[in-house]
Amino acid sequence: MNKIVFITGATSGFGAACAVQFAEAGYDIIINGRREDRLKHLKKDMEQKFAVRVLPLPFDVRKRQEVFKAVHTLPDDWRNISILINNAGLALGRDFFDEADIDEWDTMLDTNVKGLLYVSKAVLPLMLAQNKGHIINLGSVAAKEVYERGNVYCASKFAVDAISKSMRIDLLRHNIKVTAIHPGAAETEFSLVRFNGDADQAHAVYNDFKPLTAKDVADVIYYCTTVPEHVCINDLVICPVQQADAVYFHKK
Ligand code: NDP
Ligand code: 8X3
Repeated sequence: MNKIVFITGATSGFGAACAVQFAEAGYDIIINGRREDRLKHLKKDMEQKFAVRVLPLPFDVRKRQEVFKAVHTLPDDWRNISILINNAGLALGRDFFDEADIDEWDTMLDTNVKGLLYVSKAVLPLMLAQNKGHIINLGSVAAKEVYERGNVYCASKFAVDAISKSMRIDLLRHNIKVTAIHPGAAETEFSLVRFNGDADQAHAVYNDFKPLTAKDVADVIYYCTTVPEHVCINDLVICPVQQADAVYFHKK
């Protein structure tokens, strides 16, 4: 039996790149996201290329009942999950605090914070039953510093950082590794979503410097799962070479 990795937000960006990376390494993959057509396409593509099984598990991480139902009804041969990658997430808007949209704040907090908590709580019993597991949470450089007009997106990622730290402490006694990955600017669909589908505005974010690719981030995530059993990479920040942190860039 191959090991099993469960990836939320696998329809795009880091999640999709992780799916390919782990399939290449011989993992069976549970792929989640809301866009079912993309999940189906990814399954077909990966099963053709790699000798692995792929299980699409469409649900919205914000919907607590949906999350628990999907995990509780996993077939028996999909329950021995070794790795959970809590990747589903988004930013909406780039507005001053006083001008920002409260509905967008709700969506970010519901997805990035509560969604991550629901999925973790649903999947954890399957790891506890094995007395081992590895949870990887996608934070951000925005989890380490706040930047102008980043307000609630940054707050949601600060929460991911805090949750990762407390999960690590509380799950020590169960032999569960917890790794938080904090990428800087990576060109995925992230900015397209942030700017509500405005491709020009999204593209402009990456002008004058070379951003990370989804594969750069997937490589690092995969690496964190390859260290010896007694080793855990707790916290890892990965940036383009032209980005120092959430604020400082050297653009040409
Ligand atoms: P993408 O927009 O390319 O991918 C986001 C993924 O999240 C999609 O697969 C989307 O799937 C999924 N998703 C969003 N909302 C939900 C939901 N409610 N339920 C289930 N899935 C959902 O962005 P990235 O790959 O760049 O981002 C992945 C993670 O990395 C996010 O947490 C983001 O905050 C973080 N990050 C991104 C950085 C960047 O510069 N790109 C830098 C640092 C961190 P679907 O729409 O099909 O549901
Ligand atoms: C995504 C990176 O700098 O847009 O988390 O916050 S940033």
